[in-house]
Parts: sequence; structure tokens; C-alpha cells
Amino acid sequence: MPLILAWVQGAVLGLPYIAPSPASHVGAATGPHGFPFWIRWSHFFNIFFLFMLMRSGLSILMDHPRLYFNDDCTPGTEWIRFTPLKVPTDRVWTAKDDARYISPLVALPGYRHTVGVARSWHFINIYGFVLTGLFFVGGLLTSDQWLRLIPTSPTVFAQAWNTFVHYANFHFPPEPDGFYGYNALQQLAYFATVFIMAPLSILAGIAMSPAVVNSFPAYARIFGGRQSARSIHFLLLVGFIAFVAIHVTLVVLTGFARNMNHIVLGTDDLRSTGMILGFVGIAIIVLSWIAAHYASWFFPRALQHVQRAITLPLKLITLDRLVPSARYTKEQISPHFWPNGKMPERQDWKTLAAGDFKNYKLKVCGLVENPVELSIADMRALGAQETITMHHCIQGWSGIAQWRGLSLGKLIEHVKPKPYAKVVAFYSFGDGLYGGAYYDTQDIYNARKPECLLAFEMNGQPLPAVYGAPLRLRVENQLGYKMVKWIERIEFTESEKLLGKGEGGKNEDDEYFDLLPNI
Ligand SMILES: Nc1nc2c(c(=O)[nH]1)N[C@H]1C(S)=C(S)[C@@H](COP(=O)(O)O)O[C@H]1N2
Ligand SMILES: [Mo]
Repeated sequence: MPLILAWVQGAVLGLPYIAPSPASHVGAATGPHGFPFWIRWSHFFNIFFLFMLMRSGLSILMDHPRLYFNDDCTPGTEWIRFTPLKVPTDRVWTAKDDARYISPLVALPGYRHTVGVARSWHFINIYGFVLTGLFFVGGLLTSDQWLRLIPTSPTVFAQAWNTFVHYANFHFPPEPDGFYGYNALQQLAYFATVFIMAPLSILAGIAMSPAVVNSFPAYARIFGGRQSARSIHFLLLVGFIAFVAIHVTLVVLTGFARNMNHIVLGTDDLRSTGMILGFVGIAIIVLSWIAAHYASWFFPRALQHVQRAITLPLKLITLDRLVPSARYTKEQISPHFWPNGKMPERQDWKTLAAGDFKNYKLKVCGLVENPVELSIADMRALGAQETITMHHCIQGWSGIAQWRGLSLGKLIEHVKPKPYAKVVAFYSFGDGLYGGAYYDTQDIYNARKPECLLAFEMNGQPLPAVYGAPLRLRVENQLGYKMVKWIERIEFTESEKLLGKGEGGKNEDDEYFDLLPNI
């Protein structure tokens, strides 16, 4: 649309006049001069971190390759999908079945079912991206360099439009020397990238956190809801890709050697040194991608631990403090709720299922004064509680459902854990994707939170088999994989390190997921 307007204007009225900017007279300009070291280095690190985020983001996206503007993610309601598949309706189609392959040439690490590793990269690099951004903006605001990026007069919009008409008609407007200042459209583009797109990406990212959304649903609503936030996060990725493509093209077409000397060396001349060093910089960035793939395939456990070391302390003092509180209504319950996981194949579960779980007894054992075995009726007698919450799967989909069950806090009171019991482990009748019983853990602090339930009802009905009958966990400040379905027994222990491969759960052990996924 703007393109057509620009063509019509160019054809009818000719190209608009653009007043020469003061910056186009070399040396005569007042205002910011040149590119000090902190601009040049933050430019480099920004490329480095932005590409890490974009590439790992693509891997995360493809684990649930559909985007929605509604929170229930009903198949068919997505506004865009990156999978040729329609969701079959004649059989159970889990979110895991729906995950796609993406080439490691474009995504980090790429391939299928690598969301855990991709998230490690995403969350490690977000620190670098944010620190680089703060460093850069700090430099801008404490020098006169802010004049480059922040428009000071509303005429910038008219000038930017005129510049756009030139570009749209394949004509270069008179360019100021970027060493002294930018043209109006360039200024607006840089301003939007630094001061709108980057912060908005971070804020939309936070609007996908289960801890935030289930404590402050209103925060997600600023973005139009949790899935809308995911869509916006994606659209901003598209925005960054478009910016990079146009920016690089124009840098090349408007005096490549001079432009490269500006941003690499901080000089304003026509030597080829900047270009050569620039290519070295690009080579370093490409090598960093190769190194990142190497680490992903050969040291995923180390990567998982680095991510944990960097993010866990911050989560413990921020997101993990939030207490989820159900704030959804019955009307908001999702018509569709993606199932996930592998149905139990064990004979004892099948026998129990055939008898409607009347003979089911949950075993609670380990470091407790009062080990018990409880039927569903016993749990009801202990006192049932109801919540309507939003489920967040690590893959990206969400769904709202009502859950009824025994508060874990009450069970903890009832069984009296020993003082050195710190962790509660939930074992499933079902297996994980890569074999071996599915299990996961919670620290007692989270297990005691009011919304933490052992649910035996979903949306007013006994828990259906695919959703975890007879009993499943609900911990609303965390991601779905922590919520073990088809629970067989619960064990209190000193540390998650004593169980499985020691990472805190089946997915943590086998797919390098986070121990504490508040986001
Ligand atoms: N036993 C078991 N529990 C499990 C899983 C699993 O594979 N096995 N998958 C988890 C994941 S990844 C999610 S998102 C939720 C899905 O719950 P739902 O099927 O009710 O949507 O269950 C969790 N609990
Ligand atoms: Mo999940």
C-alpha cells in the first residue's frame, strides 16, 4: 500500500525535493561526529547476540509451528502455520507429534525436539543482548550521539516519507554522510529498532511466562493475550530480519567501503581496511554459530548447566516468588486442549483404568513421618479445591482449563515430611519419549503454593485418560512438562540429584529442559 502510494506520487508529481541536511557538508556539521569505540563494539556484539536469539528463536518456534491470536490454540484457528499438516481428528495428535524439523543451517540447534537446547541458547544470549542494549543506550544518552537516533522535530515524518518515495522509485536520495548524521527515514528506522522493537520483544517475551501470566493475566492482555504475545514476539523477529536485510543492502549500496570504515574503524575515508576487518567480524560470527552447534551436539549437558547457573538465581528472586492465583472464568475454558506425552502402556494402569480407577491408590513415601496410600475418595475427603488456570507448554501452546484436586500443601501437612526432605518427586505410570518412567520434581517451597494441586477432575469431569487419569499434577507458575500425568506415586527426597540422571525430571534428563521453568 505505501509502495503504491509512493509510486503514484513519484509518477504524478515527480520525486519530492529533499533539503540537504547539515550533515551532508563534511566537517561543517554540528552535533555528533563519528563513531566512538563504544558504538562500534556494541554494534558488533549486537549482531552477535541478535543472531543467536533469532536462530534459537526459530528452533523454539518450530516446536509448535502454529501462531494464534487466541489463548486456546484450537487447531485451525492459527493465523499462520509452518507445517503442511492439518491436525488429524480421527486419533490423538499430541503437541509432540506436531513438532517440526527445521534445518540447523537456519536455526540453533535445528532438527526436531530440540526446544530445550534452543531455550538454553535463547536465555543465555538474552543477557548479552540486554547488557549490550543498556551499554549502547547509556552511551547515547550521556553523549550527543543520541541526536543521531532520536528525532527532535515532527518534520522528520514528512522528510522520511519523501526519502521513502525516492527509495521506492529506485532512486537514491541525496545521502548525508553517515559519519555526521542520517537521513530522516534511516533515523526513524534506527530509532524504531532500538527503542521500540527491542524493548517490545523483551516485554512480549515476558508475557509468555507461566509465572507472570498466571499471577497477572492483565499483563498478557496488554499484548492481546498470551498467544498474541507469542505472535507479536514472532512478528518482531520478522521485523528484525527485514531491518537487517534492508540495512545491509543500503550499507553496501551507499558507499560500502566508507560505511564500513565508519562502523568498524571509526574513520571517514575510502580505505578498504574497514571492509576487510568487517568481513573478519562476520567470519567470527559465523564461526560462533558453528561453535554453538558443536556445543549443542557434544556438550548439551554443560550447556544446560551454564544456562541454569545464569538464570536460576535471578528466577529464584523474581519470577519464582510470584504466587499464581486463578483469575479465569468458566467462559474462558478452552474448547480444545492440546494433549501431550505418551499414554501409559503398563498393564497395571490398564487394569486400573478398566475399573474406572476404583482400585487406584496413590502411594506417598520417602522422607515422611506418615507414609500413606490414598484412593481418589480419600483425597476428596481430605478436601478438594478448584482452579481455572492457563496451561503453558514449553513448545509454545497454551490452554485454559478448570482443575479440581487435593492441594499438595494439604497432603504435605498430612504426611509430615522430615526436616531434610527438600524435594517432592512425582512418578508416572507412563514412559518418557525416550523410554523409562516419566517423572518430575518440585521443591517443597513451590509444592506448598496454594494453586499447586493433585488434580483428579478436569472441567468438571473425572480426569480423562489422555489428560492424565486418574491423577496429575498442576503447578501453575511453571511449564507443562513439570505437571506429571498418570501419577503412580510421590516420593519425598533430599535432592533431585538422587533421582534419574539427576537433572530434576525426565525431560530435564533426556531433553535438557530447565529445572525451574518460570518462563
Ligand atoms: N507422564 C507424563 N506426564 C506428562 C507428560 C508426559 O509426556 N508424560 N508431558 C508433559 C507435558 S510436556 C505437558 S505440556 C503436559 C500436557 O498436559 P495435557 O496433555 O493435559 O495437555 O503434560 C505433562 N505431563
Ligand atoms: Mo509440554
